[in-house]
Amino acid sequence: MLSKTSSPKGSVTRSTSKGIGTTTPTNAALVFINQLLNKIPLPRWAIYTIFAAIVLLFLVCIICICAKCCCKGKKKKKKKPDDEVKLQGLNGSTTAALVQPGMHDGDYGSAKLRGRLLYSLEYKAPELTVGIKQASALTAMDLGGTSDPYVKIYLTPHKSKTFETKVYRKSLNPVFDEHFKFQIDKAELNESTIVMKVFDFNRFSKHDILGELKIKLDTIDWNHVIEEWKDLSEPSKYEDEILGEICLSLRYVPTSGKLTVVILEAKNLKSMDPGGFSDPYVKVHLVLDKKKWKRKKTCVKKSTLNPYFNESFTFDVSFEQIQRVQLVISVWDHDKLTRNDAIGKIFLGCDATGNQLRHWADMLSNPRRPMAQWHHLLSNEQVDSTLQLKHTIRIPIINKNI
Ligand SMILES: [Ca+2]
Ligand SMILES: [Ca+2]
Repeated sequence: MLSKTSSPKGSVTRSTSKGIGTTTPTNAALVFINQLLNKIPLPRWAIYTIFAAIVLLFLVCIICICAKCCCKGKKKKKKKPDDEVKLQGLNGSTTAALVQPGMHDGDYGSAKLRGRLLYSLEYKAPELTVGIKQASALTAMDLGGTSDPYVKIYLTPHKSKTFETKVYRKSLNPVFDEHFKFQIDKAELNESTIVMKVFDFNRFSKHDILGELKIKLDTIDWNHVIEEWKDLSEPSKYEDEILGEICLSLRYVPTSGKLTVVILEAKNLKSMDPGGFSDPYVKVHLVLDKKKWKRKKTCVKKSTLNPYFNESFTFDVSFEQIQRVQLVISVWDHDKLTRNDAIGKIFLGCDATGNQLRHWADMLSNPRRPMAQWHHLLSNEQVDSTLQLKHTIRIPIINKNI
């Protein structure tokens, strides 16, 4: 079955009839590809070019996908070195804990660094002087990686005059060095919080908030001038709003265990409806051991921001319970067709602070006598977060059925 063919050089090559059957799979594939290429009505060079182009396109796609994945990881990492450089360049007067970002890594977690502010506080009755010295490592909000920062300063909860610094163009480390004076007596000072908000100025659009600082003034030792760097925190959304005030009377009779709450009136409430009015009503909740216990509400007063209620609610609260109870007063705007809107809230009780705690203490120290007082409403979020915070500290398991 062997046949002989002569090669040009006269050497003998062998092929067998079994030849095809014994060829390797690679040879078979080559033969198949050759046959396939012969069937395509294109010259070989054109086929090879098209094939090369397809392979190249495929490779480019893979490279692009890889590059995108890598960049995502890098971007997250990139921010830290930048922040480190800026923070380390701060004024030497700050403490190591404030300057070295490494020490804060654990604290921040995924929280964004918003930069920091150097401020000063000085009180010489009846004048509070607030110095806005400089800011550092602020967030870039504009194209080109800069911002146009300025600072707004005011006192809460008694709404004060709002001061503003000059705008510093294209800077993330502005030196303001400006001072502002508030006329305020000592009692009010101790109930107040100074708010410093850093904004990015924009000529043609809404100004962006970069961060804020809130300093409670009741804990400050006024024998010294305070001057310190502090990290800016994420701004809360509701602080700028004036939500209104509410006047209520409290009376407690220990012998009969009766707590009487009279919702007298409210004024300057925030308007929630088109036309500049609200339809206010007041909910009165009693919270015992951080659980909702009893609730009552007033009737709705239509289209007013200064409603007069004069509605009285009496609760049975034993002398033992009065130490642990919290009275939550919330003002709502009634809406016929949509969900009612919350306007503002306060809570009174032994865990309250400032004005609310004072009112509660006055009630306890004057049994059987009704004590009336005005209160500034706070945002629901603010009050809820305070109440919730205590939930987690004191009672890890909350009974949701109550
Ligand atoms: Ca800007
Ligand atoms: Ca309404």
